[in-house]
Amino acid sequence: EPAFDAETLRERALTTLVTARERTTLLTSCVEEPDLTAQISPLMSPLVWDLAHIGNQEELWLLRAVGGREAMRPEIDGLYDAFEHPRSARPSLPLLSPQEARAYAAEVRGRVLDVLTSADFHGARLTEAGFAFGMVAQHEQQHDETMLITHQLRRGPQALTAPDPDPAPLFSGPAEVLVPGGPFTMGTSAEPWALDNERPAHRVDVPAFHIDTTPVTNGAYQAFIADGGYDDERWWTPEGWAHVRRASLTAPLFWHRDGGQWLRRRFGVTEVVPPDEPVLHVCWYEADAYARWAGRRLPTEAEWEKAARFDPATGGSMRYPWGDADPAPEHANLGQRHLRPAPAGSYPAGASPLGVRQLIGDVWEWTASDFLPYPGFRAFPYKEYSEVFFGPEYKVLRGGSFAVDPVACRGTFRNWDYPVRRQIFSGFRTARSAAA
Ligand code: AVJ
Ligand code: FE
Repeated sequence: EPAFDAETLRERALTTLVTARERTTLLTSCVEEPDLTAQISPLMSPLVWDLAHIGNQEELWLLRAVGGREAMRPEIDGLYDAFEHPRSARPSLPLLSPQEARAYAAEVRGRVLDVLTSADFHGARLTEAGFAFGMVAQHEQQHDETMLITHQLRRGPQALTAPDPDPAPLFSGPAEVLVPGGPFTMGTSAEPWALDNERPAHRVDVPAFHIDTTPVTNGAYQAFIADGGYDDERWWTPEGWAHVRRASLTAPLFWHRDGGQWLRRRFGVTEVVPPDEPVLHVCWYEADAYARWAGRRLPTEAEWEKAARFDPATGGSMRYPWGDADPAPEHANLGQRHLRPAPAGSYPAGASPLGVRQLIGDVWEWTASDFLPYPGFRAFPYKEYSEVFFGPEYKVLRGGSFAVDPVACRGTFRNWDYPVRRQIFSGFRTARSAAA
């Protein structure tokens, strides 16, 4: 790990905070006020809640915890505590108006810039290597992705635009890659801004397995649908079958059938489902059923991470599939540069040494694994980031989507959600054990 001096850390903290705020501003200024305060979906907060929550978390960690400042508006803390009010109840709270929320977040940010100039980056664990600043920038970016999900759920005309990813020739490489068996270092103790659940680094033995070279495409998923996959109990776990019946699932979220073809609604625009793009907006049960239909299974979280980080030349683990360099546009589809995944097989420069593509960016990938702590886990700096979620009710997603900023995405990064969720930017790839 490179050792940064305080000036470099200050610069990095500032850049990531500014980048996050530019995105927050875009996401909260591209629609009119009623769309900021409305409950667009019971699964999501009103956008104006995310905005003030971003400011409130920044105040808690950077002004109060790091800066030792007094609370600016202690009376609003409860409103923006994610554990006090479920998302569906948030619209009826006496929330700050869009104008007040903007002013509050801007006021917090102004004072944070003060704290930043005086912060001691080599002091307590919270400020070491600028961790608290990195954590708060990641938090804002995570809520920016959440707000982008709310935008995708919103009915009505297009509010956001971005250029499409470059077209790519139909991927013609091998469909799967063999990852050799043996020990591998999972998680990290070195990455300065890694969150608590990614720590510590630990050795795991991962037997040889094959994994899809690219995420599963819409075209492949359509074959599962056309083969009656949603009506065939054989492919589903008992919980998955109960869910698919109860919720009447017949295709990914946002898809509908029109004559002979599948269409989907994407940020206010309806289009024919592109067959070469990674499938998006499927729940864990759908991913798992597809894999079984294909005679395969979802990769475990350890398999996914080994595919993404293992360097067969050294036996060590890298930060990203392409090596240790920070993500650049040629590596991965990240940061809302585009509003959709890139065609399967894109970004050859971002492939792993064994040739697995698009592990980072494009779509979050469901894994077979429950969200559990690594051996030696310690909650930091608060139990409510990860610890309260550990257990079998959440499944792990890896790799990040087109909506994830590079600061909140790495080979060790862990996301999690309920197996029924599919408003998130979720897809998957499949795996199989190598013959012993
Ligand atoms: C890591 C995406 C599951 O949004 O619930 C935001 C991130 N934690 N604020 C979430 C998070 C606190 C978290 N996920
Ligand atoms: Fe949050």
